[in-house]
Amino acid sequence: NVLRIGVIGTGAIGSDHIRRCTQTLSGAQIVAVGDVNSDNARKAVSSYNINAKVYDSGHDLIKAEDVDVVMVTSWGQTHAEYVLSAIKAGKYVFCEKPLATTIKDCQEIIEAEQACGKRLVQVGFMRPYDKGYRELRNAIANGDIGMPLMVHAAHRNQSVGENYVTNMAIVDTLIHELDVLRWLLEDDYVSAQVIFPRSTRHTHAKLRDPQIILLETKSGIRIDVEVFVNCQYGYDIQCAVVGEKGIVSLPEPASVTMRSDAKLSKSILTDWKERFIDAYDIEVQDFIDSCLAGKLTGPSSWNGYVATVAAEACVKSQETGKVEPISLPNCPSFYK
Ligand code: NAI
Ligand code: NAD
Ligand code: ISE
Repeated sequence: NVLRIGVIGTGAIGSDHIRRCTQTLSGAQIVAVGDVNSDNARKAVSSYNINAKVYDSGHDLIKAEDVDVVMVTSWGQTHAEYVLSAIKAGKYVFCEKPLATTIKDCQEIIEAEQACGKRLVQVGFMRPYDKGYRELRNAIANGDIGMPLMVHAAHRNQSVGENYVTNMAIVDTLIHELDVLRWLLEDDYVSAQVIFPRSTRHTHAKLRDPQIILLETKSGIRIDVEVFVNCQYGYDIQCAVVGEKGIVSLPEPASVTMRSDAKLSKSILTDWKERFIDAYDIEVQDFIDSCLAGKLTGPSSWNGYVATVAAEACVKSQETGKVEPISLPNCPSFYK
C-alpha cells in the first residue's frame, strides 16, 4: 500500500521532503508537483528522477484523483488557501510551518477541519520529533531539575536573503520556539515582548537583527529567546531550561573532535536541513504512516493556531515595544 503524495512548492524544503520521501523513507511515492515557478517543479522531477506530473495550479493538483495526500511547502502566506482546499477535498495535508500567517486564517482552518469530523492536517513542527528535545522534555517531566523557572534559548542562522524582513524573525523563525517550548514545558504563554539590541552590520534596511523575545507563561516561567539570523558563524540552536535544582540543555549535534594546526576544535553546522535531518525524517515518516493508518497524531492545526496567536503578539510588540498579552481559547476536545 503506497501513499501517493502531491507536493505544492518545490523550493528548499519542498525538494528536501521529495528527496526523503523518494530515497530515505518508505510507504510513499511523489506523483505530483506544482510551483508558481514551474522551473522549480521541473527541476525537482529531474533531480530526483521521479515519475510525477507537473501542475500549474496547486488547486488542480489537490483535486487530482491519483493524489491521495498533499504536502504544502510553498511560502508561508500561501499555506492557508491550499490547506483549506485540501480539507475541502477530504485529503490529509502536511503543511510546513507556519500553518498560516494570520490568526483569522488559522481559525478558518480549524473550523473547516472540525466540520469535517476528522483530523486532516499535520503542521511541520519537527522539533517535537528531535531526539535532543525529547530528552529535554523527559528530563523536565521526570523532575530531574525540579520545577522549571527560566528558559534561555537562541535561534541563529548564518545569514538570510533580502526577502527576509523584520517580522519574519517571528513568523518564520521564532515560530519553532513558540511551538516547541510550550510542548517542552507543558505550559501556555500569557505575554510577549520584543527588544531590539544594536543591529549587526551584516543585516539590511528592512531587517532588524538580532532580536530578543521575552515570554511569560501561565505558571510564571520566564523565557528569553535570541533570534539572530545573520550571525555569520553557523546554524546554531540553543535551549537551556533552568530549574530549582539543576539545568538541562539541548545537546550539541554530534561532530568529531579535531586536533589539528595547534587547535582543539569541533565543527558547527551551517544548514538547517542538516541540523534537524533525523527529526524531519521521523516527522514525515510519521505523517506517511498515520495517513496509511487513517489517523493523524503529529502536531495539529490547533498547535499551528496557538503558535500563530503567540507570533501575532510578538509582531505587535515589535511595533509597540510594549509587553503584549497573549490569550487563547480553551483547546477543543477534537484536538485533545
Ligand atoms: P523557498 O523559497 O526555497 O521555496 C518555496 C517554493 O514555493 C518556491 O519554489 C516558490 O516558487 C514556491 N511557491 C511560492 N508560492 C507558491 C504558490 N502560491 N503556489 C505554488 N508554489 C509556490 O522556501 P523554503 O525555504 O523551502 O520554505 C518554504 C516553506 O517551508 C515556508 O513556509 C517555510 O517557513 C517552511 N520551512 C520550514 C522549515 C522547517 O524547519 N520546518 C525549514 C525551511 C522552510
Ligand atoms: P504525548 O501525547 O505524550 O504528549 C504530547 C503533549 O504535547 C500533548 O499534551 C499534546 O497536546 C502536546 N503537543 C503535541 N505536539 C505539540 C506541538 N507541536 N506543540 C505544542 N504542543 C504539542 O505525545 P509524545 O509522545 O510526547 O509526542 C510528541 C510529538 O512527537 C507528537 O507530535 C508525536 O506525534 C511525536 N512522536 C514522535 C515519536 C518519535 O519517535 N519521534 C514517537 C512518538 C510521538
Ligand atoms: C526557516 O524557514 C526554518 O524553518 C528554519 O528552521 C529556521 O531556522 C529559519 O530561520 C527559517 O527561515
